[in-house]
Amino acid sequence: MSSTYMLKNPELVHILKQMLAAMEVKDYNKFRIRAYQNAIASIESLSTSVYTLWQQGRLSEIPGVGGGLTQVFKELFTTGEVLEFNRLKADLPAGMFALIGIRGIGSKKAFKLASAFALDDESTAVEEIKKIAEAGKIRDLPGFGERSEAELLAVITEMKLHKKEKERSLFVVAEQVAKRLEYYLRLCPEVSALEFLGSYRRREATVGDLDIAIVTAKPDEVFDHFEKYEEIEDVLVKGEKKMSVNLTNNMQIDIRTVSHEELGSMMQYFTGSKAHNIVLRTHALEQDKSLSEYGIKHGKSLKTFSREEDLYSYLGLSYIEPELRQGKDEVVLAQKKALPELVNLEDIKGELHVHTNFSDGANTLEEMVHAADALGYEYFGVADHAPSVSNRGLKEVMNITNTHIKSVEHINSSTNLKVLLGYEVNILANGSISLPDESLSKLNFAIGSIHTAFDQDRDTITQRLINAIEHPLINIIGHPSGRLLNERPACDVNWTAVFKSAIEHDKVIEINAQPNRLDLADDLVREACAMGVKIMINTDAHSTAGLNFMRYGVYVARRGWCSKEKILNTLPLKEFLRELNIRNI
Ligand code: DGT
Ligand code: CA
Ligand code: CA
Ligand code: ZN
Repeated sequence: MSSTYMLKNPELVHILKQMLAAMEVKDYNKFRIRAYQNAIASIESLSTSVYTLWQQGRLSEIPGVGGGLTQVFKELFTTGEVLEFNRLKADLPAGMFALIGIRGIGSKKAFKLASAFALDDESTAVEEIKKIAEAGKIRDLPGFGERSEAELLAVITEMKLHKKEKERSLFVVAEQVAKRLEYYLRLCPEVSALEFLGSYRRREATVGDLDIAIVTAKPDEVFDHFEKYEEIEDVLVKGEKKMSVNLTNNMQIDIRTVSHEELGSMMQYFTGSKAHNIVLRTHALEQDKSLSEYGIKHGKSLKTFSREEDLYSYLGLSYIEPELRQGKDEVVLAQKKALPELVNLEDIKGELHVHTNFSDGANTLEEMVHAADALGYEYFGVADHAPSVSNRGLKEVMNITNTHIKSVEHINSSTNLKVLLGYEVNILANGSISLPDESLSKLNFAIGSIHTAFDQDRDTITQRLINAIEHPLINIIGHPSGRLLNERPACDVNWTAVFKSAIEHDKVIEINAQPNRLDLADDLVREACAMGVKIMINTDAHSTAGLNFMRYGVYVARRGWCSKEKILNTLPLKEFLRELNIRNI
């Protein structure tokens, strides 16, 4: 086999961005430029490796990647470079590529700056341009001025503050910070409206910083109030309309003030994602409209929007839910009014994956059932870790199982909701299941999960999951990728093969709503759903309070483009039992 260059997606995006910049400086055809923009946006939000897709001949599955780009990828993966790009950049100053990373600096400005000051070293260009700005030498360049010089300096300084690489916060942590802060900010009488934007509003699994828009007539007073917030560690920026701080927990907060008339535009712009904004801006340009955080320019007039709905509608689009703003095909589908109506928490009628004090849970079966009843559920399955046959012997395990079944029967005689009994069983490293069929067959259902040997190679772990799917007594695959956010990466799995097998054997894939799992991840949920895989959301609760994690799972489903119909536990009891192949009923 000839050797190839296995570029990771971020490396690939880095190269594509440089090619894009070079093409922009050289005034390439706008369609070609757009093709690169679209490809970059879709690769940035892709969880599968482009290299792998290329190896499998599946590049065309990436939205926005057409024939020309396929050739470029082939050249990159086989030679490690692109001849055309080498030619293109030969007479460009290398420093320009570093400057493009600065907000407000597009390729042409970067080219002007790097040329004017002979910035030929990418690794020092930002540092250099900062010194040049400090020395007041940029204001005299044609197309620049005192104001843009000051802005450039501010942005670079802010960039440096960001550079202290921070861990992203779990959504649930960001949410707690957001709730406390919102309560405090609303104490200020000058705050007339407040909206959280950015990745938090898009309900991403993890959040970098919190972005807030505040409608007020008196930004000064709002900022003075904010500055007294007890969780602030230091103030990064306190400007006329923008204030950024770091909290003691190291999370950054960006607040922007806005008038009521411009709230819709601002919300749209700072909700992002960046990839979505790029696609939306391109769509607007096709109608000769140009989009900014202040509104939409059409000819000479600037149209402002107090509501986001009106902004999307002005562009001929149906409203796009924040969760869908991923820079994929949402704008195309919004144009055709073909976006899915997303599942809501209220649609959920029960779940099947919770633990009690039978294994590692904190509450009794009765307490868990009572809490589920209070949520208005129609059905509720407990799935404790199965008792171990190697520790106890099969006979004792069978006795335990029988007693367990009796206690569930007892509870069912005195409650409205249908209680189901299952076990969560381990998918062992060799793909076998930790509990013998004698026990499994007595239960209503079983969840197979991986709890060990997460770092097996791709083929092994894929086959391991498929073995579990093929097992006739397994109904659901629990937390399928094994990821723990900020702790353990997802297993390296051939998901397409796993999804195919799940469809073939009529098995269910779980969205695990534990805030540090959120597993299956949203982009894979979309892929699974599109193929027709059955999906359900479970909390994996280990206490009554844990049942409330359901909404985090719903967010994942929404980011996975799921309508209610795609999620099994929105079904009424009878259909649910049938679709899950629940036994012994
Ligand atoms: P995060 O904070 O890393 O979890 O992710 P976001 O999406 O909240 O990103 P953030 O806080 O940097 O910016 C919030 C939104 O503002 C972002 O989603 C889109 C918009 N935005 C910020 N900078 C740019 C930019 O340079 N270009 C474009 N098109 N949009 C931007
Ligand atoms: Ca943010
Ligand atoms: Ca931000
Ligand atoms: Zn588990």
